Amino acid sequence: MKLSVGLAKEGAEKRLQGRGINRRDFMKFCAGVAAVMGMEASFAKQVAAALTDPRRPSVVYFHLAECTGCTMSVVRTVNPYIDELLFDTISLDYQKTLMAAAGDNFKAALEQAVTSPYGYIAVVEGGIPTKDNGVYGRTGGNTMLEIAEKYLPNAEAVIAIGACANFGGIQAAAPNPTGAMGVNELMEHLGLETRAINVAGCPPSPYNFVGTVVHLLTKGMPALDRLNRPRMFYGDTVHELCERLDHYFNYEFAATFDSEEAKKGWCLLEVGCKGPDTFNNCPEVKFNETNWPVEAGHPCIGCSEPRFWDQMTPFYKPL
Ligand code: FSX
Ligand code: SF4
Ligand code: F3S
Repeated sequence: MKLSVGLAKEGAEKRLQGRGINRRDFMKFCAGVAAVMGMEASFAKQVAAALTDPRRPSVVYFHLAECTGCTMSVVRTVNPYIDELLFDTISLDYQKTLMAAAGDNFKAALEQAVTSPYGYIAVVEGGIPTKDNGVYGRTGGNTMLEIAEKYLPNAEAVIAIGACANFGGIQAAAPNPTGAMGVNELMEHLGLETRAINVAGCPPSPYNFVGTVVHLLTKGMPALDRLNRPRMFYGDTVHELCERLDHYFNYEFAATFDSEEAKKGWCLLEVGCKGPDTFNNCPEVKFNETNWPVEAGHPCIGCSEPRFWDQMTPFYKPL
């Protein structure tokens, strides 16, 4: 996968075609995004138009204190074309893990993206260590704290992707030795007005991320819940959407993972499922369009909720 510095945004569809992604595949992807956003199938056309508009803003993606699981989730969106689609259509102009550029070229790509006349959307993956002036997290010669302070306030919009950027992540687990914070906590702490949209999960569904970008490009700011998560993706609990809900209502609970009841697909509440306390669309929007934790036989551990590493533990016991 390559990203050339100074990538022209014109002719995105043509370039996709050049890489073997035909209009049909592209429209299928756009229809998938529209469906996850809860829109009519006809909205796919607007998705396509927004994603190929040469005047769209750059998307600048910062890696701070995290495990890169969010990036891995995003590049596995739907099909083998997603990496191409991401660079070309959402104009992902700066992303450390996925870019070919290194060193000075890499820094130049960032400077070019953040000075785009159409503005930029900043995406943050990872928490920000704040203790002792942020010395516990450095990348490219700067502390993560400096990066957040420098680039987030000027963005058209900020998306915090994943539990680390939302609420500090596992590194913020008690006693939080590095003073790791999520983006919104940090902005408040610094007295800055910038607020991020929280695309929640560890990692989040890639569709929830792409859908948020598309919403910003087509309709502006999405409606958010009290934790700044887009309501279109985080409006229901995992439990309400779960295919095991009938078993729950029938008091059919698996007592252990290796029981006959677990094999029969009974409810996982007694082995620790946090689905009733967790807002996310995993049962509807499966990972890799294949599966989600409960369908695979594992309880939901509440990964889209604040401080789940402290609040939702022990994971294998009911709260
Ligand atoms: Fe990892 Fe992302 Fe979890 Fe965090 O995901 S999957 S630890 S939310 O920042 O890379
Ligand atoms: Fe709810 Fe979890 Fe049971 Fe599904 S498995 S019905 S999410 S408690
Ligand atoms: Fe996370 Fe629960 Fe979905 S653990 S991935 S919110 S099922």
